[in-house]
Amino acid sequence: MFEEAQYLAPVTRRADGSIEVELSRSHPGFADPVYRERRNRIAELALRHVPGEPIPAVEYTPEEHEVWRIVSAELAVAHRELAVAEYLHGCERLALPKDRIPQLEEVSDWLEPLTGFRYLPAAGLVELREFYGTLADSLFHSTQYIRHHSVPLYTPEPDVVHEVIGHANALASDRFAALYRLAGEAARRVETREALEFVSKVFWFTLEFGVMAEGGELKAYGAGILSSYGEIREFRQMDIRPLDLAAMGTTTYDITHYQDVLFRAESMAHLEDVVGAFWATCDDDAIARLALPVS
Ligand code: TIH
Ligand code: FE2
Repeated sequence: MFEEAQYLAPVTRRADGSIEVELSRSHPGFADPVYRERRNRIAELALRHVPGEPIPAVEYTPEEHEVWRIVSAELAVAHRELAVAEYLHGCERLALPKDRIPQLEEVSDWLEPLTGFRYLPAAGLVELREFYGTLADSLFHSTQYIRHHSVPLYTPEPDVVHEVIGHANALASDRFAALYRLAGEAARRVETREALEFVSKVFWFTLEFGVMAEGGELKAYGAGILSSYGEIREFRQMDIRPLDLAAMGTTTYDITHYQDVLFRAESMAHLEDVVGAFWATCDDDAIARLALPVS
């Protein structure tokens, strides 16, 4: 699954036409049939989306809005202490609601005037090339279902909390939005599967799970850390390595646990100079050289 797709779950259609999104055993909702059916129905909406038309709205339940309220409140406190300034700047510009789950169409309408980004709904699996490639067009594929209420502090798959609190706040910053677009351009430019996976791993270790030195402290800017009030309290204890393209593009990871290996940028400008410049210019040959084992 990680080879073929972004880290979202495979989608299948049942005989009656309804759809089912695979759920991993490690997910807290695995043994909850009500949750699973709810997740499937929300995913189905995404498949009904017609490009160019508004994203179908989800009628979230009071319980789902309550999960958002709990996570938003916890994260707001954690972010003040542990998120990089550029991300906090995005939070201020976007001013997401804290009391209810916003619709992806609303998030798009708030983001577009800031950085040009809009959201697209994703049922589950989005092919790597499609997920990253569309970033070049300022489009971000997003799930709409929310994490299981029993474990609000961390979920092993992207959900609307991660996509919106983690990513949209970053996409509201001009500097981060530019980096997302460059990743998209790189994904479109490279031809081989290996090169595409290298580009996606650099994305994983930066825009998903990157950390940065700021004011003599270690802060987070990766959306996956910034959407989990469990993981955000632990990242400083992890194995923190210097920003290195070859290492990021070849290190393996498991998405279902807190990330134990993280890469540190020394500043926003350092991230742009190393990773932004890489995405802006990389091709298959350059990546093949970087991916060579060091002898
Ligand atoms: N673990 C994140 C969270 O709890 O918000 C969600 C994910 C991001 C990337 C992979 S899983
Ligand atoms: Fe993500």
